Amino acid sequence: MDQKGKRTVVVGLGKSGMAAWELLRKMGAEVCLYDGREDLDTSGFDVPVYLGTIPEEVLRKLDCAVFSPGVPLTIPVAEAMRKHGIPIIGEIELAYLCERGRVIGITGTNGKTTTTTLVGEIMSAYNAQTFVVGNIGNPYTKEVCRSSEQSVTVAEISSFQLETVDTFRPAVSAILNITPDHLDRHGTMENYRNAKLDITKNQTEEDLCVLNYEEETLRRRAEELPCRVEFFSSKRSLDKGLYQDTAGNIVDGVSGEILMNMSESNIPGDHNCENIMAAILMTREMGVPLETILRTVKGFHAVEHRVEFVQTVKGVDYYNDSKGTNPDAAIKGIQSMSRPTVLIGGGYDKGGGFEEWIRAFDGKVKKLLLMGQTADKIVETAEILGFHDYERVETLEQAVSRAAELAESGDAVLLSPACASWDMFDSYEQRGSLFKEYVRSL
Ligand code: UMA
Repeated sequence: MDQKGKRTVVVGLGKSGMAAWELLRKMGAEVCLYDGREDLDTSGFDVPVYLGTIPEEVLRKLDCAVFSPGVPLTIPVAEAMRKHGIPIIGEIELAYLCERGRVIGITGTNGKTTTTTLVGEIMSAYNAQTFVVGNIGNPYTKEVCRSSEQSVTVAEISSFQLETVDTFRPAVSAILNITPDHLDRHGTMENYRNAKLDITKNQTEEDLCVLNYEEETLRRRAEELPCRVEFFSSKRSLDKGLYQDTAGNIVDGVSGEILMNMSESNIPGDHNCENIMAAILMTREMGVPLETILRTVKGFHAVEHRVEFVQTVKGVDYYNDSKGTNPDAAIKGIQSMSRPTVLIGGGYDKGGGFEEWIRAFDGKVKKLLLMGQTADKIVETAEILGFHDYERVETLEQAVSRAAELAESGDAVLLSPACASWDMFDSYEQRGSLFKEYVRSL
């Protein structure tokens, strides 16, 4: 798409919006900016900035709108744009229009960041021109100008970002899993699942999509997809793709060859085995030699904020799982604890339920400290399920000092909120970093 001279509004002035603006500027577009936050400081901008609303006379003249992922397509400004017939694309789509190399797109409810980081490391070991972008925190529009015919872009793509892609076509995609999340934005599981499946919508027989065999809906819909499909499973043997056997070996379904054993990896658990298998399938498809893939997998360590060990204080191990932003992710957090645990949870309400999370406590949680918007909802569910060992706290700092009082030597303290952070923090990264700061000052 030629953006030169096009009157384009960037919607949302966070990380993605700022990077999109910079790219549009390079593309020669005539840019203005919009944000819903009316108290935003606009003094540093040298283009028109509209807050809260966009005047009708400006809207009428617009050629295009570029949306940040966090801005829903249901806001009044989006409705007004549709009325005026203004095309809306997302920040990912804008970047993709400038892409010159090959793209790997990774989505799923959980494991995206770990898998994207791992795929990024494997690809970099093989091809120095590798970029890791997207929901992981590095806007695609920031990097795309550096792409070339030889480069590979590894993109973590959220369901929000998939709502506004149009021509985005990864050579290799993966949908790692789909469990309830972001229902406040997508409305139903069906919509959420369809948004995820849209990662394949422009793929063809030349392209590959890697899917989790244990996700029944994905398995059922695999045949409808326009691309080739390879499966992985951590639970049963497959005659194609990759699977984990009962001894923890990762086995090639076609040849029966054992590629590695999970004991050789630094990231334990079936969920990580799935992330590893997806990464192997994707990078193998990109032509990386198996030896390079396996060497990188074996040297790989956990990513920040994902069951990240912080420190031992008075015999108590502290873990930061701030990235446990939905119940399913937080279930994996609690499952990876092997000691009695003081759990810190609660946060922004995305509209889902907490039954399965509380059921997964499995006698391990000696106290649940609750904060944020969802605290009442979690208490209600806990009471129904007969779990009474909870306490409310007002702040994360209070949660850490109360956890330190309650935990005894040999216990663990885990921040794994099962909720997004947006009611009290800017991001899960900020929540996790503050947690680590409070722990270190104990
Ligand atoms: N805004 C509006 N109207 C709204 C909502 C927001 O104007 O209705 C404005 C806000 O006032 C703010 C801006 O939009 O100024 C924020 O935009 P954004 O929410 O898209 O945030 P960015 O900083 O651009 O970060 C986004 C992703 N955030 C979301 O999807 C919510 C980041 O993912 C991503 O790392 C970044 O782009 C990279 O380009 C974070 C995330 O939480 C990690 N993702 C969700 C998840 O992983 O579960 C999907």
